[in-house]
Amino acid sequence: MMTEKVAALIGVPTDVGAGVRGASMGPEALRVAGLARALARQGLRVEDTGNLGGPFNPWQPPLDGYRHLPEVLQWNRAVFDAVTAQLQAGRMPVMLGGDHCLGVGSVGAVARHCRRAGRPLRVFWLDAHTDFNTARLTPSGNVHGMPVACLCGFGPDALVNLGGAGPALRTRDLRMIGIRSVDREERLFVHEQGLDVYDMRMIDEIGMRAVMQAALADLPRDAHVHVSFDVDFLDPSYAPGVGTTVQGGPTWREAQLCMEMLADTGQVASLDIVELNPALDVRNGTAEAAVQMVESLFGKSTLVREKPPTS
Ligand code: B3U
Ligand code: MN
Ligand code: MN
Repeated sequence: MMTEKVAALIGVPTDVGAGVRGASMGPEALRVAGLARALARQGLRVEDTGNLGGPFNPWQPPLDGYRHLPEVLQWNRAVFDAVTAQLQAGRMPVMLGGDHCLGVGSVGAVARHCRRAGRPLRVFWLDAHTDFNTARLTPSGNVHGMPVACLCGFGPDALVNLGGAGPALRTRDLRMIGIRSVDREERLFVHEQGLDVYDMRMIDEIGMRAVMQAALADLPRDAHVHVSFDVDFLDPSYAPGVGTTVQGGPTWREAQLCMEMLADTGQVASLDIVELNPALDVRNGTAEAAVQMVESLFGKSTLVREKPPTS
């Protein structure tokens, strides 16, 4: 008998890593937009575990290159523990952010879990930004611009070693899609470290289908796929409710195709939905757009299609 897959929703109501306040209201906006119902329509059993707790946003300037580092660390410890617990219980963790600094705890927990199980990991970072800043490179000090660097070993010890000694991720386990804003010095570092970045120019030139084929080309059949979906990935015409909109993002159809091709792998096993900022949204439309994208990520399709080989 097929065991039912359980999605565990984990609310992370924080904006301590962001430069604009409001992402702390994201979890509730995603619930109101019907995230649980959308996942249930795609055959998942959904358990909403409620929201994690953590420190308030002290709204301080950066200190030694980081804003709110102690608070960021405290939130990420809670995220790491909650994600680890759900993975150990055999459930699929779905983070309702919250700003993208939570990716350190979330992807960190997934990476350690995969390593223990001897399972390969592939992380798809859907974002307008590469989030590869360090204290030295950052123009803002906001840690939501740094989670990828921290995961790859470039960041404060406490975040880099959150779940054990050494970096959680190897750059080769990462694919970045939709990128269109990289800071001047961050750009050199991205190049130096050889990140696999599929930027908007590439999407313009060869199309989303070919981009996703390339990004998925060497995906091991047994890999755990983690999707870190920064809602600013979407073009701001569909997603104005984020703190750092960048013009020229994927169209609705391109974004949906990206999600559909990830769904076709049948391997999506954990997800972050981050940076939704209801304070900047219009009638919760960005939350609803995000929910529609996530429904595609878990298999929504217009016509009956052949099932992907593993499901
Ligand atoms: N790269 C800029 C802006 C930014 C990164 N991620 C978001 N914004 N959401 C920074 O501050 O590091
Ligand atoms: Mn972003
Ligand atoms: Mn991001």
